[in-house]
Amino acid sequence: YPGLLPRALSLPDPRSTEVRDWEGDLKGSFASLCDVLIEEVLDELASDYEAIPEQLQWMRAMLEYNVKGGKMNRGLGVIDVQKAFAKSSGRTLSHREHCRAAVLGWCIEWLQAFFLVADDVMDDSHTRRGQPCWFRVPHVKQIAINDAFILESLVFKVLNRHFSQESYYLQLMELFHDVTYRTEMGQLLDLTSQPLDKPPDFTRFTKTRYAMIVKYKTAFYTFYLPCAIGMIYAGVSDPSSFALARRICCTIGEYFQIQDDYLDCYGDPKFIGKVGTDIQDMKCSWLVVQALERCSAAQKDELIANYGKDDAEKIGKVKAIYNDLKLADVYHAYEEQSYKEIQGLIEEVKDVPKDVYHNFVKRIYKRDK
Ligand code: GPP
Ligand code: MG
Ligand code: MG
Ligand code: MG
Repeated sequence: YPGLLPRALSLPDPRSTEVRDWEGDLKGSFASLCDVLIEEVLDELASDYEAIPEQLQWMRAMLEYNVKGGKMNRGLGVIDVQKAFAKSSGRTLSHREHCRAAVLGWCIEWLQAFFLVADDVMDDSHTRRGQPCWFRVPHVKQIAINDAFILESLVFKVLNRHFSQESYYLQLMELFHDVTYRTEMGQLLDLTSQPLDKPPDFTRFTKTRYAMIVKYKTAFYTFYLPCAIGMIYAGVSDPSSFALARRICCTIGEYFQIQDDYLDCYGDPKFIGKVGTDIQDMKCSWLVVQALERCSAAQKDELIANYGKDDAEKIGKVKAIYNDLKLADVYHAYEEQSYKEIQGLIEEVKDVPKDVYHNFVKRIYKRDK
């Protein structure tokens, strides 16, 4: 039965010990593997799912539009992690190992595409990665919801095709399922931080709620997932090592989402590829939590009157309060303090090469996109 056989037609044979230069053009090599995975998906759809040309065309266009064009931090992160583990045991990765790490990296990128297509509908966003959000494309609209489901299914198709023969396949699959569920719980907290049927309640914008939202909606899939994949692959089995990895990854993840919230207001859309919507969306953003901790009673009334309204003038008034409170300075101070805290946590690491975390931080420290 063909479904049981891995169909990794275009990747190096399991016996291959071929070495190729991945360092020269890491991003290019990683990116080209995505095309292999897309071809495998289309090939299988045509042969095993009776897909008609129209479906194949939709799938190709949908994948091209939504899985590419990002920073690929998460996907490249998987290769970094694998490399750090190999280095710590005095080895370098073979071409085949690079390819397999890249396949897992693309699984995270496709999972992220699923989240982003859906998140943009929920956040009523306009642009993503420098182009209109998928659901804004005139021939797509609500079909984007089905496409998000398809993207999620494809993560597990790719995992199955390339890893079903491995002893750690079940562990890997359960990790992807659990991380997905945690992300959805974070999204639930994010979306319900204000009631839809009652007047806004700013007392709900607390630091504690904020920390929970970002830990779940961002940190698990962005940092813990690539890290845990590397640990599983390297044969780490002590639960306390995974618990420590989770703690460090969640701290790095909180820092990363605070950057995202800052850039939503202060970032340049040309760099970040999206136009911020947190103020009009009434989000429990790091900026509004900070503002509420620092504002006067008059500023608070002004915030309450203007926050959460899709009106350029009102958005401008909220931004003016952020500026009066010098939140950009508060952010830069936070960035320094958080960087130091993370370096301290990395010192405690055992069973995982410290480089794993240093590389994560290097990819995001002082980012402007
Ligand atoms: C980032 O939130 C979080 C996600 C993209 C996870 C979404 C999870 C789902 C289960 C759909 P954000 O809205 O701040 O991101 P952005 O600023 O990129 O829109
Ligand atoms: Mg969102
Ligand atoms: Mg969003
Ligand atoms: Mg955001």
